This record gives sequence, C-alpha cells and structure tokens, in this order.
Amino acid sequence: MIYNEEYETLPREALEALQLKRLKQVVQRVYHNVGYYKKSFDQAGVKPDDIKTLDDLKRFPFTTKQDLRDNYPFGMFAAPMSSIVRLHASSGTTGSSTVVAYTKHDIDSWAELVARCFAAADLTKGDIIHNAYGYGLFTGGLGIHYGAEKLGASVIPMSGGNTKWQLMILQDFGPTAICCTPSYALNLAEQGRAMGIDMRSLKLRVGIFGAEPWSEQMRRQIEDAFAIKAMNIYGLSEIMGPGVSMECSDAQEGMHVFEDYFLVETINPQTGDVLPLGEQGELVFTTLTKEAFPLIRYRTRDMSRINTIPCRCGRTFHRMDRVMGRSDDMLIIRGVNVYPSQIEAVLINIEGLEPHYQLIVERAGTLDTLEVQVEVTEKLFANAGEVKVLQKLEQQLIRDMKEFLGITAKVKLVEPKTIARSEGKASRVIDKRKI
Ligand code: DLL
Repeated sequence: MIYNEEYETLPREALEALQLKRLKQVVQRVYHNVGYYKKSFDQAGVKPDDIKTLDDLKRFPFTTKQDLRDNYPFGMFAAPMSSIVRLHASSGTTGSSTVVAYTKHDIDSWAELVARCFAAADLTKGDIIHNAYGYGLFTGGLGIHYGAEKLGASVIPMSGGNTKWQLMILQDFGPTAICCTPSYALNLAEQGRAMGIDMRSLKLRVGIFGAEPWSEQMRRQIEDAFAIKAMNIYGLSEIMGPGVSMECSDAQEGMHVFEDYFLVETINPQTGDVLPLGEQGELVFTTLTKEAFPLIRYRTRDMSRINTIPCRCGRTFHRMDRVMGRSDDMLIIRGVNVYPSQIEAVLINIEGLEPHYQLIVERAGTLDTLEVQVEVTEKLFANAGEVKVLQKLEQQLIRDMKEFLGITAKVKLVEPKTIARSEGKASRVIDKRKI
C-alpha cells in the first residue's frame, strides 16, 4: 500500500523539480543559521546561490561525523531552542555522542515517513504494533511510535529488554506487527521457544527490522521462526532516525529512499568522488526539509548501491540495496575485505549452526587474524559425543568462508547459549587490536 500516493509516485521530473526547490532553501538556511556551514562553504568558495541544478550540489563540501562532534552538543542546530521540541542522541559508543534536534514540523515529517514505511509493509490502522525498539535518546523507539500513531494503528510502546514480559505481551495483546532489531527478534524467538511458546502461532504477520546490518539468510530465519514477513527499514539519527528508506512488500528488493525528503548520492569512500548511480559506494545524504538539524552531504559510512530501475509497486523513488555494514565495520583479513553480515550469511546456511556468533579480530605481527565463534544447535550439541561431528562442521565453515568470501579464518564452535544475546543492536566484533 502507498501512504502518500501524491508524493511517493511523483514522476521523476516533478520530483527533481521539488528536490531542487527544497535544496535551494535548505542551503540558504544552513548558510545563514549554522556557523559551521558558513565557514565551510566560504572555505570551499561556494555560495548558496550557486545551486542552479541538483548537480551543483557536488561542488559543496561533505559533512562528517567528526564535524558533528566538533560542534557538540548544539553547534549544528539551524533553529533556536525555542522552536526545538525534541532532542535525540547517538549512544556514543564509538566516540562522543552526536546530538540531533527536531522542530514540530520535523517531528511531523518524520511521523509521515514512518507511516509510509508501515504502509509499504501493508500495515493499516487496523494493526496492533509491538514496538520493541528502545525508547529514549535512541531514535528507534519514538520514531517508530509517532509513525505508528500517524498511521492510526494501535501501538504498544514496549521498548527494549525485559524479554519475558515482551513474550507475555506478544501472547496476550496479540499484536499483528513487531518492530525491533533483527538480532533481538531472534533472541525473542529463542527465549519464547525455551518457555514452550509456539512463536509461529502468535498473531504476528509482519516484522519491521533494522538499525543494524542483517543478511537475507537471517531474514529467512526470522520469517520461519515467527511465520511472518520480515521487512527491512533503514535510517540514521543524523538524517532523521528510522524511515529514511524502506522496502515495499510488492517487490522486497531494496529500500525506497524517500527522495522528496532526502537527496542521496554514492561516493568512493577513499577519494570522495561521486559515483554513477548503480555503483557500490558510501551513501551520502542531504536533508531537504529539516528545520532544526539540516545536513548537507552527510557521509554515512554505510556502503550500499542505488538502484534506479522502476519498481513494480509504483513508487518512483530509487531504491538502495541492503546495507552490509559501515565502512568502519569492514574487516580486512589478509587483504580481503569482509563485513560481519557476509560471514553471517555463510554460517546461517550451515545446518547445525545457530545464527549467534561473534568475530574476534586480533593482530599477529602485521597481519590481522579472525576467529569466528559460533554456537552449535542444541540438537547437535546433545549428539556431539563424537568429536568428529564437530570437526566436520568446523571444516565446513572454514571451507565455505574461503570459497564464498575468500577469507581464511579460524573457527571455534561453542555451546548453545554462550554468546551474549542482544536486546538492541548486536555487537558482533570484538576487536582486540585496539586494546
Ligand atoms: O539505528 C535508526 C533506526 C532505528 C533505523 C530503527 C531502523 C530502525 P542510529 O542509531 O543512528 O539510527 O544508527 C544508524 O545503523 O548508519 C547503519 O549503519 C545502521 N542501520 C540502520 N538501519 C539499518 C539497516 C538507527 N536496515 C546506523 N540495515 C546506520 C543495515 C542499518 N544497517
């Protein structure tokens, strides 16, 4: 279903005209309201009036996470605090946190975008939405919440954690949709099964999963565990929160970027050169309507590809491929680049292994080494009296990683339930090189 037929199916020409109009406004806004942008545009020798076509944006400088940090906490705001109604912040696990702000108008836009995402997953006001994204400074909880209300659905503001209680609510309230990270979905399914709950007979029919990289293989596991359709939603706090792009249920082939709100580019992360659409690169977003926290050419570090082929759902927005990971999560194992989600895709396909894994990266001399720790299934563990069975499985994973990813890694099979379960974003990599 399409929530906003008028905008989501705009012919490309009209869409680009709208984008240009909005781009001119936002560039003026940041130049006159944000000291950082005045300085950075002046330094690059560009002026807001230089935007005559969408292409002219290429001449403007990028904004990076470091720029946001340098202006912590409120230096990037383009609206006075009196018109700001909400603040969110990233957790700051990889450096100091980033603060983002919203005016009333921004919150309304965000709710519209998330409502569009729900409609794209065929949810309507008749649905009950169990929202297990964390409420608080993280954008997942409240972002999803406002979108669900905008759609008119009944939202259960569950937040993250407290898994037993979640399972009770899932049984008693009979939600038809669940929103959480994919890793938490698996955790819920596992604990539910352990408590003897038939997770497939819950009323759930759709799941809206995102906030961390996941593989197609993981999608199938989740779909199977809950007997639902699992949909991919993407977003980041700096640009808005959840709802920057979303899969449509018609095609489920890439996530439509809401291009009336965001301009997307892909660049070569090393050189910063803009890549032709269709080539794999780092996603760069410019917000077109935001008042409190507009960003020009924000480098996400997320690697993806923009697909311009028209979609059968009727939306005219381009689609982005599943994000395999951020450029800074990429591991380089003896010269071969690999993302944790690619390793996930390989191990999930092996019978006897669970999708619970951790990657330990170490440095031996000048070489990085990788150890994949992965749980075996209860069933296999119970029958694993024979060491041979485990050895065979280990060998198979080593072989498959070599064959499909070209990497040589050590494998350590571990007992069921020994790897920490996630209640939000899973942390897959333990990097001992930095310690
Ligand atoms: O994770 C916003 C969000 C909440 C998105 C709920 C979807 C659902 P941040 O905490 O700022 O915001 O983290 C953003 O998470 O740059 C990606 O690296 C990653 N990410 C988000 N969605 C996906 C996805 C929220 N569907 C960062 N697939 C982004 C892969 C994702 N990675």
